[in-house]
Amino acid sequence: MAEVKKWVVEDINRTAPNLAAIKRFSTDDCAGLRFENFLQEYQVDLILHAISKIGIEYYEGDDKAGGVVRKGKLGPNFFRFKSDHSEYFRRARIFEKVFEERILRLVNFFPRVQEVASKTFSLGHGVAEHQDRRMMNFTVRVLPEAPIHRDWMPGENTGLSFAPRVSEQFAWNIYLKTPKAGGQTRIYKEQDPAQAAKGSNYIDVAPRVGDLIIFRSTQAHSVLPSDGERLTLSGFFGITSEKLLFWA
Ligand SMILES: O=C(O)CCC(=O)C(=O)O
Repeated sequence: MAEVKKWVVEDINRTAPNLAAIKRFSTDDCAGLRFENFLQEYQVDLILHAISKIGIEYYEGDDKAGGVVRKGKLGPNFFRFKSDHSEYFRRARIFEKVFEERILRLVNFFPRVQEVASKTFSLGHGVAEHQDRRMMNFTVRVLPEAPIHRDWMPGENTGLSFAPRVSEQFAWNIYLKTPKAGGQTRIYKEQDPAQAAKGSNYIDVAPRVGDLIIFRSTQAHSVLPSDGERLTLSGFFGITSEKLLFWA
């Protein structure tokens, strides 16, 4: 009889990490991992202060479910500029420097996200490149809600040279500001968003300041409506035969 996947998001505690749960996630046997207090309160405060000084850009963007939503971002994400690669890379060079000097110099969290992912999958890591140009490593995002969708870059016809090498894709999010209510990330057991919408098993993860959540972005997922601001550090990574590749 086939094993039934345990559809839970496992909590991973920094001092005593649940290695069995990490192993289960790496072999696609649970919905996600939540690294509790990945950032400490003072680190979140430092990052929030830096972000408030840089200023969030708001725009109307595609919600991957046929709608348009108001999004807040700092740093380009590829999906927004999928039809204008040069604008994406132009902005990437600007924000790479801004992030390095104004956020990572204070709290160098990104290499830690890469290390956690590397340990989980026993693979090295790097930032993805397209024609010798580095992709953005992460973005800062205000996302009050998101309809059911999935993120699978190799299927999006992007023309990115590394895309065909990606065999699995993951989303990672660190919560910096959480709403008074709502804003849970709902991860469905189903991959197809239309099937998920008809009714499928799911798990809700309530956002908590400082936590890092990692899940397979190819599972249908959504963000439930938030009452209040919901701000994250976010990105994707993919598995290739040599290493994990990160991009946003
Ligand atoms: O912000 C989140 O919790 C998840 C957002 C999302 O849809 C994603 O990362 O693909």
